[in-house]
Amino acid sequence: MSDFVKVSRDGDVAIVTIDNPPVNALSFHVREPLLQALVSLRDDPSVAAIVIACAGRTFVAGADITEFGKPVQQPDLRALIATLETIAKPTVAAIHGTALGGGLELALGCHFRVADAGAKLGLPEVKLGLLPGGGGTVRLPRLVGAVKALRMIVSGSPIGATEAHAAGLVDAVFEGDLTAHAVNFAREIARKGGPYTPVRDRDDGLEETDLAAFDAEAGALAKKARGLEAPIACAQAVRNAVTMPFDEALAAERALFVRLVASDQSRAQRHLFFAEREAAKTSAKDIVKRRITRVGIIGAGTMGGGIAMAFANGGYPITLLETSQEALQRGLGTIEKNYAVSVTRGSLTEDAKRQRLAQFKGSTDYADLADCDLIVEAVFEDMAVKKEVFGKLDAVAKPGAILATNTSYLDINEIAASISRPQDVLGLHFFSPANVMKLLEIVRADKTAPDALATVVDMARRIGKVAVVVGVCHGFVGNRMLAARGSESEALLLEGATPSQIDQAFTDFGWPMGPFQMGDLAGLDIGWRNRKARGLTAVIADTLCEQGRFGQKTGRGFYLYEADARTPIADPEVEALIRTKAAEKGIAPRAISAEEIIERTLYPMINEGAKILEEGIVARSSDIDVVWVNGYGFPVGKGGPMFWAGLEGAAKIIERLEYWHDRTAKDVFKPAPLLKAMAETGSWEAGASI
Ligand code: 3H9
Repeated sequence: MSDFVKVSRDGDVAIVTIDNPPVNALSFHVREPLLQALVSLRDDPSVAAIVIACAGRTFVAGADITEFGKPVQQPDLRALIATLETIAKPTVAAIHGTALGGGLELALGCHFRVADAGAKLGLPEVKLGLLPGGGGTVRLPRLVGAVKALRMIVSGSPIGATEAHAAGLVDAVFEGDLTAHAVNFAREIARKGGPYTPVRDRDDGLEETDLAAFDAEAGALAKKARGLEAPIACAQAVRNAVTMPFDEALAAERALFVRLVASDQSRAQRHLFFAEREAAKTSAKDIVKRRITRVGIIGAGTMGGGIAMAFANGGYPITLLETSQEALQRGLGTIEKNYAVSVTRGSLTEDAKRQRLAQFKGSTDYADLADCDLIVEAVFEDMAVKKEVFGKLDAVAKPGAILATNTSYLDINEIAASISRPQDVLGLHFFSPANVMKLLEIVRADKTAPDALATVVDMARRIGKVAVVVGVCHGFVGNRMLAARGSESEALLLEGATPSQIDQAFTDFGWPMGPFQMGDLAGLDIGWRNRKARGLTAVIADTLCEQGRFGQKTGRGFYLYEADARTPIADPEVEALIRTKAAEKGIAPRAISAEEIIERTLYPMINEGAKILEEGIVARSSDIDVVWVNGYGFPVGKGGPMFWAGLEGAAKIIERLEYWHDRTAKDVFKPAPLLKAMAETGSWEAGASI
């Protein structure tokens, strides 16, 4: 017996309980006693059947991710499962919560699996840049078929107990006391008598695999991989399960796992896994949080409507405020339409849609916000307008209500100082569409009360957001670094690159789209308005806006949009405009390489990131990575800009920044002191917190 693995008896059924909080990961200190327990129960003639269950909130959520990259301590997971499969008496996994990764693989080593009705089962290793390395790619297809296994393993998304039952992954689904049900199930099976076939020897799911259909599906999935190795390896491993004998396929899976676990991509994705959890750890444990039972949203436009939906999806009742009945009805109409689309797509039931809509109360009167505990304004991005709104909130909001602005750029300290309760003011910077995008920058102003901050950090989790707490500065983390990238994108155009060439360099790097495609999608007028307010210019983008070319919404921007209004088509008119503007500035076009494009756009971003760290705008460099991966599409396989900078090496980045600074004298290339210090000490390791 150990603290982490306990054995108890219910008559002739043995119950092995794994107890390794918080998620029962299969750390070495679990594997070792688990193996010993299984061997002794295997050899104990008084035991007729074995149930493997877990204490706490979940079944095993996987291998212990913190052990990756370190020498493996035996027994490893594969040895554990191999031993499990030597047991002739029936073995039953009792799954509650989530059986993920190595957890599901352990369950696949049992003869049978029973699950609580609310349980979820999956192999999410791909999200860590890995493939299931404990036989999951070889055993799962034997139960659910190759195509379903392919979809589960390449997407990494878990399925519910009912679906798992229908697919043959789970043998029975129970409600109530799962361990008691599992014991009865095991006893009944034992009573009927064996032999019991281990999953490795079953091939019910593999019969009649249509390899051509499998390859077609795998090919389509590979296209979406965008340079990530893991999804391709996952598909290969599942295919091996169909075409190779079990042991050969298992060995091939192992070889792929060993390669992936050592790859930069997997290191990057594991870094992000912990970075996201770390970023949300700002709320001190002993702080009493405020209660949020109703949320007020001011503004029912695209942003306000999206924010309102995000809160409604998290279960909050909403008061949605607009300036007129007409605007309110328009906003509510859009929300209803968006939910209807979700119903059509099958991601929401008609019932759930009705329920969500019932959570909304519309109003045109500020007094109706008096019962809200959190009020988020999403009005026009203008300091005077925001201050007017906050003045009204100061008059009507209940004491202790948290007052949040969704500004992307404005000084929240100035907004807070304009009312009588600056301690209740903070920023909630959502990203559009706010009901879809995962990132939430939570902006802590100078006087924001710690309990207000802790409350919204918790709330962010409830509405499914990845939260990063940031300090006040122009553009906060994301948009501030974006500006450093943007000015160079335009300079590259003037020097001879085309929008397509720059965007191509970005997509080759792994971004879903390049800066010009992104600008066209978001609307070029937004940046134009912001530049005008600050007395800044961007000659090409400004000219396009003056011509009414705002991007996709007007059918023209840096590109043309025709048939489906979404596919960018290179526009010779824009290229001619760029050449004209360059000639006016006396710039002769030259050939520009993809390498230069990446260096001149991403290195200034990293430089800005280092300044953000120096100023204490974020607590750790990994927070910046979380912002960029979740809000701006920075490739997950590169771990975010700061992690990637570690891979590039601070010395190389400094050297190139200085090179461009000498040539252009631009501030964006002037190395930040922190970056210089890193280069000098050589201490910037990938993934290290600086
Ligand atoms: C694998 O299994 C490979 C095998 O195929 C082959 C091996 C040879 N390890 O997310 P939470 C920590 S790869 C270590 O906030 P929730 C987490 O860091 C693995 N630590 O809770 C956090 O720590 P802290 C495949 C882990 O309720 C705490 O637990 N499995 C692990 O929102 C709570 O986590 C996965 O990828 C782990 N495996 O969500 C599943 N998992 O409190 C990964 C969690 O110090 N895990 N921690 O910040 C999850 O998806 C979620 O944690 C889960 C719970 C859904 C389980």
